[in-house]
Amino acid sequence: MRHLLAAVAALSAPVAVAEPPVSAVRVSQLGLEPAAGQRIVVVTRAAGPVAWRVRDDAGRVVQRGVAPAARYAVDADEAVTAIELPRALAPGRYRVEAGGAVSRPVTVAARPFAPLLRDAMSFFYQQRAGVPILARYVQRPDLARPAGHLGETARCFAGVDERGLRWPGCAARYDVVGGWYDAGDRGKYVVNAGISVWMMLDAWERAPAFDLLRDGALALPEARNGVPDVLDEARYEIEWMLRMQLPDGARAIVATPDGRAARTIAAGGMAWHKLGDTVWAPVPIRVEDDHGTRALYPPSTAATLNLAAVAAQAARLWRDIDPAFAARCRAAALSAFAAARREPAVFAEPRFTGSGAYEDAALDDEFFWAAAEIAATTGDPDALRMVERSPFARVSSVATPGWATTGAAGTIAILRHPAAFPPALVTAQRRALLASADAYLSDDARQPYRYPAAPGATQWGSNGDLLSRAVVLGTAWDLTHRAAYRGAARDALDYVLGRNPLDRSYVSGIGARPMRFPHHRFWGAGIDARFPAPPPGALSGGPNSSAMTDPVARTMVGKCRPQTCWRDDARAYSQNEVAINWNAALIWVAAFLDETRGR
Ligand SMILES: [Ca+2]
Ligand SMILES: [Ca+2]
Repeated sequence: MRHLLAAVAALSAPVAVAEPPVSAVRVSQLGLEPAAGQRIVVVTRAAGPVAWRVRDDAGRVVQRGVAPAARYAVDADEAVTAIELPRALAPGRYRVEAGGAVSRPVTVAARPFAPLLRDAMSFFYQQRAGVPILARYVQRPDLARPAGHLGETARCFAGVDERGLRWPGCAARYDVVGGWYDAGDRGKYVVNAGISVWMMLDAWERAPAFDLLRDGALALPEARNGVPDVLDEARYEIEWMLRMQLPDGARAIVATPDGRAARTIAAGGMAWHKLGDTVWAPVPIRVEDDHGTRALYPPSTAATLNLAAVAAQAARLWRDIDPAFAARCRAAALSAFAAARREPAVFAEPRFTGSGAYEDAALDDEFFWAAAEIAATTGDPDALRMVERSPFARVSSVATPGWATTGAAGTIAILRHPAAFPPALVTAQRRALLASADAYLSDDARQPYRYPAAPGATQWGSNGDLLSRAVVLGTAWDLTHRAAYRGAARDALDYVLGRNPLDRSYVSGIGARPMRFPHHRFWGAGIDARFPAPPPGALSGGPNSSAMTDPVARTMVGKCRPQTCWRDDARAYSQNEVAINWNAALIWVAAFLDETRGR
């Protein structure tokens, strides 16, 4: 993600496919659960309350009511009212009539989130580097492809960075094969890997008996190997993260804190920040044609702590499944944590081109998260002391989990393993998480479109951020079983799936008006019709009114409202890229909603 200069090849124009016109009735295009309280939004000019009806496939009115008068949605510049269905609809097909408008067909299914989860998990398989993507595991034959970066090894970056600092490189080559490509590019970043793997593992850890993530549930080479499939997929990335750890005794070159000079440090146990291209590759380009030079970039404390946190989490989850792997993860976590404490302020160097920066100047949250995962897994008193002394032990709320804001991951590790921590700490962490969940409930009530984010500018990856809020809300439900938390998590997903000002499902392949042209180097049909369309289940980054840096978004500056600053255009990388961290939030929320259905 975060392409500053993406070369765009305009070879042959994509085929324009007609899609249904925008409807005034906005509803999740995936469909609804058979449960009361589902929300449907209607754009209206009516001054007063709005009468509505739901008809079944035979035309019979099965529910009716009156929605409150419309509210002005400032971020979309339109007035909308929200219908809340008082009773559950039985599985079937319906249409909603309100304010003179009629919806497209609305499906109610017993488990609407199940196929979404399966497709959203397939995204990760299809992002795998180092192995061929086989037709028998993907949704369409044209999504199969040869292995990318097969047997990959790399040296550290040699050359001059964007601010003129010369990096001498290194003699050793490192085996860094595997892992997931991060996003529309083929970089691999330990920092973004960390939050993505954590979310995937947490989706399993919160409900290990859940049927849709168990062995044989997913379309994977590792189905029916005796290990839950979600853990197989996560392990593919964890194995790569372990390869990104520098061996004992290694030395590495990093920048001085002011970025002006290079210096050599003892870096054994640290993790390379990233592996990526040294210049931006064209969009699209098939893996078999993608021969750009790649390099390892200097180790960072943030990457090291991401490795420590995720490896500690993995050591816990694989303890009974694969003790040898668990032991390897545990050793990696402890050596990474020790290395991060030795070098607590080696920040990611943002001045390289060809790959994303993932720079983060605030690492107290990464230290807290890693210490919490290690303490939860090992009971190590030293890690526990680090948790207790962290400023994040005393927060009154949690930040939405993200690649640079990982405190909530530490909080959730503590709340899933309360016996490993002092009761007062657990109580405070619970209070902080519920305070954020309650703030999201307030946001949801204030939003005329009814979703848990406050009105205002939209950021890069706003859809992923919204679903990460739903992770906090879902965890609040786990702690309290309070229905409002689950309802607001569903609101977030409903928004992403079509209950929004653009009447757009931001998930490819889902719904009547799905995203079709993501910024992606293989799923490049939006630029060149010889490339495949995306598989179903990929989440667009979403509206972005604050960092409109790509050539498409730049034309929209000043001409869109925050919720409408989005274009289904493969060149719009600041609005329509896909990424592992966003899809990780999608799978967490889909798994949570399905697993808690009827509760
Ligand atoms: Ca399996
Ligand atoms: Ca941070």
